[in-house]
Amino acid sequence: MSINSREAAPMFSRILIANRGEIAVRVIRACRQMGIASVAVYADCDRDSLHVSLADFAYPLEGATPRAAYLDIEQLLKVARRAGAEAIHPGYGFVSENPALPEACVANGITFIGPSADVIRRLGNKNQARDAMKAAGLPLVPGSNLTQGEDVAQVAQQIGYPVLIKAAGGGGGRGMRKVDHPKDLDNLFQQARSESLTSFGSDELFIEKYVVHPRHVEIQVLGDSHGQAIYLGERECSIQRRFQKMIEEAPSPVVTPELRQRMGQAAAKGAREVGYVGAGTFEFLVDKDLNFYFLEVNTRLQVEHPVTEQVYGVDLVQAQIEVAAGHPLPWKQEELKPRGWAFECRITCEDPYRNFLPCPGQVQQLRLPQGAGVRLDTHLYPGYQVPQAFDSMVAKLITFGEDREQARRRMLGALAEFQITGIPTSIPFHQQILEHPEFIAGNLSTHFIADHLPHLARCSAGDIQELAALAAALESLFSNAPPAAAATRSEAQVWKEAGRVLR
Ligand code: MV4
Repeated sequence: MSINSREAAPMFSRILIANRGEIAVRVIRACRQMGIASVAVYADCDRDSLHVSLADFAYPLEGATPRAAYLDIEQLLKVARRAGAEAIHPGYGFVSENPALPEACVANGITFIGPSADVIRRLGNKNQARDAMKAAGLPLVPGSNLTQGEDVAQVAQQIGYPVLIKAAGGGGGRGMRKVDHPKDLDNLFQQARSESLTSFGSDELFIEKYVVHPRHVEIQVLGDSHGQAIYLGERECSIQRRFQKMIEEAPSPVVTPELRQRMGQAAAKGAREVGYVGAGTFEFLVDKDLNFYFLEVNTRLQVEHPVTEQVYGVDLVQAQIEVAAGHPLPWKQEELKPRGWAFECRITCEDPYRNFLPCPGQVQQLRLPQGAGVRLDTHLYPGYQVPQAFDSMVAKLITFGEDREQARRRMLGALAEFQITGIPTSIPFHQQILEHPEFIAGNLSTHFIADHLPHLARCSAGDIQELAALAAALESLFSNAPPAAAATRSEAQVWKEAGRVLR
């Protein structure tokens, strides 16, 4: 029985969901179970999307592009006022970590379901997040902020190679550069700065010791507006392809109860120290000696939250709504005991046999997996036209078992049952991973695909575009045409960047 099945009086009567796809459907379901009316918003290409028909109310969004529509905070607040929504749930992605949204909510007397703008802004800057968590006593990767004009070469020498240069305003690996040798430092530092400026509008960087073959383990936290914060165990983001998580699981095969308590208490303390309200995720690296190091905080509900829900028997979206309404945490720490095991496969409309080329299109037929321990969070339906304007995830397949092997076998069974015609999917990729002996043995790391299935690590469509741009840059260096403004790279730099893409 879910331990937050206590009936909470509906604290909001109407919530606007500022998102689309499966997460919008997920939040609408939580609202319905809580007796709260749901307000959907949609770009024109989503007019036939499932969240629009499931919600109690639905309003169109205008935008120069479909993505711009969901990023338009002023328009979202205008719809919220018009719809009579007392709160906004941002889901993940889009404006979920933009501090301007909670600021606009406060200015309009509407509750933002998430942390305050100040907390989002502070934790969104990885240098400030590192400083805050260092002050809270969390272990950090040896490194340094690069905000005071430090001598990077000297700092790197002190840390010891290899080092990682990271963007303070970034996340998810964007703007990251691994430096193996001092001779490469200047060039890669400049590349990191340039990419950070382009991607995040800030060239603020930091540098860390590169943790070799780490495991990527994250702690789910929940804070309320009364100064309390708890943790709900860990998730291991077992399998990532170019920083894109493809399979997650809870608990982690390497985390012992003692390590779980230490990581969880550290994360909960960090959350309390910054006044964190709502659901959040503390990312850590765990090395081969089971030392853990704080990486960053994601100030939103994560895509992979269902594996935590299955293992702890909770509804995290309901909890988000309750704490946003000022209610105290729905659980005491000692009530939260992990039970069993859960996997999540992110099913994408990418073709694993064509470099994971995104292949949006129309879903013809669907055979959905069912049975004991199978959960499917999706917005797909027969005839649905998958738009090309958004990322390629079309479903999250979650399985639960008494132990890891039962959960794994249930996932394999569910993947075999899951039939989608009309678009290619990543299902064969997931099957290959789940049947790999090293995966079965729980021998995971962020390099799993590169180490064990390198043919699946091949470059993506995005890399192919980047290589084409580099080829053009190279061509412009040798053509008689006047050098284009962008041709600011030497031949050596172009080849080095191409090597990075192909690595
Ligand atoms: C690291 C790391 C190793 N050492 N930092 C990647 C995205 C962001 N969340 C932090 N990430 C990492 N930071 C240090 N000091 C390894 C990762 C990492 C990773 C690196 C390369 C390839 C895939 C990866 C997947 C997850 C984490």
